[in-house]
Amino acid sequence: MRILLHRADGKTEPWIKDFAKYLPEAEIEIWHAGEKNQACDYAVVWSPPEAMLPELSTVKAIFVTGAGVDALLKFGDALPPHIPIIRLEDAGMAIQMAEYVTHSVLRYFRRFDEYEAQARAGQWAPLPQHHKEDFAVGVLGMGVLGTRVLEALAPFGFPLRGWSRTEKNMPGVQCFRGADGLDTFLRGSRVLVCMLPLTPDTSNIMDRTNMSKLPAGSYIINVARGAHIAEPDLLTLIKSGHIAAATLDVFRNEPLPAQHPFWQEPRITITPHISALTLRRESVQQIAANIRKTETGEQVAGVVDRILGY
Ligand code: NDP
Ligand code: OXD
Repeated sequence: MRILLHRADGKTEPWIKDFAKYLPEAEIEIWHAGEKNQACDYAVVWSPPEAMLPELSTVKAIFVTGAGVDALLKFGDALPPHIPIIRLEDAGMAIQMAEYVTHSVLRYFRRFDEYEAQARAGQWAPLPQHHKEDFAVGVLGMGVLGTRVLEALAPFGFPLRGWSRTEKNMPGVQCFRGADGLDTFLRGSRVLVCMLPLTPDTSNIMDRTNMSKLPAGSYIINVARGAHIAEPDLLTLIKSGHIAAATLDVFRNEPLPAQHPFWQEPRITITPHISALTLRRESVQQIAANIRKTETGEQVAGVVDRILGY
């Protein structure tokens, strides 16, 4: 069996070693622009260049080394719809998301962001505490990662809310669904955490209209995709005080350009798309197991619905 591998960072050796360990029967072919590649059975990619489309169109399945597949689905039908796209499910990312979001929620709840600013200014000034009953955390997206985040937040006693496309039932979490449930979900969420896939339905979901529905003094945490937020609207609402602060891990343009106004806004905390890193060994293990299942005709988890876009 032959696997076509594309790594934008060019660091292919460790991946080849891990595939040799977990799928020794596979030969790895590295994709290079402008070179003739041998026909391959599977492709392993994250954000492939358009020039790779001819090779991607002839494999049995495409494995994505991430949870989100927007970087692949943007090609539309140029990627033949019959070729399954299989994403990572957790593979060590869920615990990282739980750490990142829990840290951010507690930072705002205990006002550490404000104490950090005070300390920089040499100020000793205890602030009034926030109350948990006024600090409901609403998670947009109750999938593999969103569910793990809600589980991690549960022991702290915040009112928890989740929003998804289909109906959910999670103990201790007030669940909302669909466009009809969004309004009520937003109006009661003091902290809004975005863990949605980027699809035509979710693009710009955090625009001025929706963010204005959050209670005054709310917080935004975006660990999904930059295009979920209308960036100028967020700035306007932060400047007006309606949004107290935001922690953003993802941006429309990455790396975030040096002249972007977010860098100048002290109430925005920026991290460079690290909330949940792809762990190579766990990813190769999951992909290897899924390739074996595909070879024997077994069902695999993580197959993307091309119509829904996730
Ligand atoms: P899943 O597919 O498991 O979960 C997606 C969730 O979003 C589901 O609950 C789904 O609802 C919900 N959803 C999708 N569309 C809609 C809609 N139109 N309305 C309401 N709910 C909707 O994805 P993961 O949890 O694995 O990953 C989520 C995203 O996190 C990824 O797509 C990726 O963009 C991002 N990510 C970011 C990383 C980072 O480092 N910043 C790392 C990893 C992932 P339902 O359950 O009803 O289908
Ligand atoms: C992912 C990501 O989707 O790293 O896995 O953003």
